[in-house]
Parts: sequence; structure tokens; C-alpha cells
Amino acid sequence: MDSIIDNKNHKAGFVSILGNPNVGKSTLMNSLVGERLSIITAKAQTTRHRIMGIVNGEDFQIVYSDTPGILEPNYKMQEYMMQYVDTALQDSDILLYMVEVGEHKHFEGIIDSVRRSQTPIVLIINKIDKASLEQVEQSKGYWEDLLHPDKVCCISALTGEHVQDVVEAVVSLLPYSPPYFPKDELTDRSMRFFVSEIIREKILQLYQKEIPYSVEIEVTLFKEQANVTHIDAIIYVERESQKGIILGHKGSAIKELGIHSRKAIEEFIDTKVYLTLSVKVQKDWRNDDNRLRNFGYGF
Ligand SMILES: Nc1nc2c(ncn2[C@@H]2O[C@H](COP(=O)(O)OP(=O)(O)O)[C@@H](O)[C@H]2O)c(=O)[nH]1
Ligand SMILES: [Mg+2]
Repeated sequence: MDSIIDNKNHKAGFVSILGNPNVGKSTLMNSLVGERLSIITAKAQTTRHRIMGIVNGEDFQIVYSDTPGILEPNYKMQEYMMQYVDTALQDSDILLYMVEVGEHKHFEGIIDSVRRSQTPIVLIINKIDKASLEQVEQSKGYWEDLLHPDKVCCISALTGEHVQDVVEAVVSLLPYSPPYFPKDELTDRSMRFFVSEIIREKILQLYQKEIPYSVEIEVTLFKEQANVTHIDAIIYVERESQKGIILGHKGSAIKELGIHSRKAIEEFIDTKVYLTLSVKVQKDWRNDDNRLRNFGYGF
């Protein structure tokens, strides 16, 4: 009986973080959830999937979705990436539209959809740590005119300044609903997914030019034993020449990648890790529907 009464006062909903590449969406999501669920780099197109992170309070549950940055798709993988954005536009209870101070770039189509969606909008002006008050005010005015948001938060996702305002804005707009997920759950994604994302993050950091955009990771083994977790992963590339670059001279590059990845995975899962990486060529996988679906794109 108690739980029925409780549920009446319980708020819950799906909250999507949208915006251009590199504005700080993943940094905000991690800060809100308190875990490094979403990988972050200084490069655009770091986030390829929709990743959920769940924040539970006594009488609320917020299911955040981090999404890929909005772009004009050039190949099929990017089309799938933008499908995540479209779905987020359709199925969210609240939209967090994120920009960074001084940035005015936007796609008319997306702004239109956001405005017509009838979903409450929280405008988030990020990176205030590297801007003057005037610049923040100016950005705020510009985006308020464009988006007509229900609430505005000016924050630094990096330093955490005013991030709590986002939580308060979201909770105030959340609909009444029982929780969607068990209250001790943090994400809808598996450990294998996070391991593959960590390896991809290290590739983004260690390799140049088109290499990071040409790889996909498949974790083929994730075996937990008493003191150690055994992980095998395959790095797929599009061309033979890219395989050579991933391996490096006498395997030096992949060795370094292995060391960095292992350390980051050990930190994430809190056990010792044996990591084995290998490289395979999967010709033009970014344009191959079947391959993309196997890699978890689409629905
Ligand atoms: N100065 C500053 N940098 C930030 C802030 N938030 C994110 N960044 C940086 O912006 C870059 C892109 O961040 P990320 O979260 O991956 O952006 P996303 O592409 O929107 O997910 C990274 O180098 C972050 O460290 C912020 O509040 N202030
Ligand atoms: Mg991101």
C-alpha cells in the first residue's frame, strides 16, 4: 500500500542531451551521473551511440541520454548516428539543448523540430569557465530568441559550476511516473560496450587523422575470474593500410594502445585485466548496413 502512495509522488522521465559536436554533452552526462559512462575527447564525433545514464533520487529517476553531435551525414554510420538524435527528439520527456558560449552554429531543421516537439526544453550554455559574463549573457539572449526554452542554465560541465541547476531544472519539469529502471541501475549498456568505448577513446587519443573514425571495436571475450578479467577485443579497420598504422612499427603502436586501454579498463571495472587486442580489415564497414547492425547501430 505504501509503495502505491509513493509512486503517486514519484517523478521519472527520459531526458536527452542534444547539440553540436564538442559542446560538452558527454562531459555533462558524466558529471550528472557521477561516472565516466560516455567517452570524452577534444575531437568531434567521439560519441557514436545513444548512451543512457540513470540518476536516482528518493522520489525521482532521471534517465539521461547522451547523443552524437548533430551533423550532416556523409556516410551510413553517420546516418545511424543521426537516427539516435531523431529518436531522442521524439521519445524524450525533456530536451537539454546544449551550446557553448560564443557558438551560434545550428541546423534550421533541428531547431524547428526542437521547437515543434512540444517537449519542455532546457537551454544549456556550457563552458562559462572560459568566457566573460558579457559573452555568456550575449549567448543566452541569442539562443533564447531562437529556441524559446522553458529554462536556461549557464554552466561549466568541466568544473561542475552550476551543474546542480540542471538537475533542479530537470526535476521541476519531470512528469509524475513510477521509475522505468531498477533504482540501483546506472545504465542500459553492458560492460562489453563500455570496454569497447574505452578502447575507442584511447584510439582517438593516440592515432591521427582519419584512423579513429575508421575503427570499430568488438569485444569477443569478457571473462571474469577471481582476481582478473580476461578481455579479447578486435579492432576493425576499413583498409589494409590502416591495419599497418594501428599495429605500428614492429607492433609498437598497438602495444602502447594495449597498455593505455588496459589501465583505463582496470580503473573502470576495478579488477586486474588481461587484454588481448587484434586487428582485422572489414572493407568499408562504415557503409555496410549488415556490418553496422552487427556493431550495434540502428534498432
Ligand atoms: N573549458 C571547458 N571545456 C569543456 C567543458 N565541457 C566540455 N569541455 C571540453 O570540450 C571537449 C568536448 O567535450 P565532450 O563532452 O566530448 O563534447 P560532446 O562532443 O558534446 O560530447 C572536451 O575536450 C571537453 O573537455 C567546459 O565546461 N569548459
Ligand atoms: Mg560526446
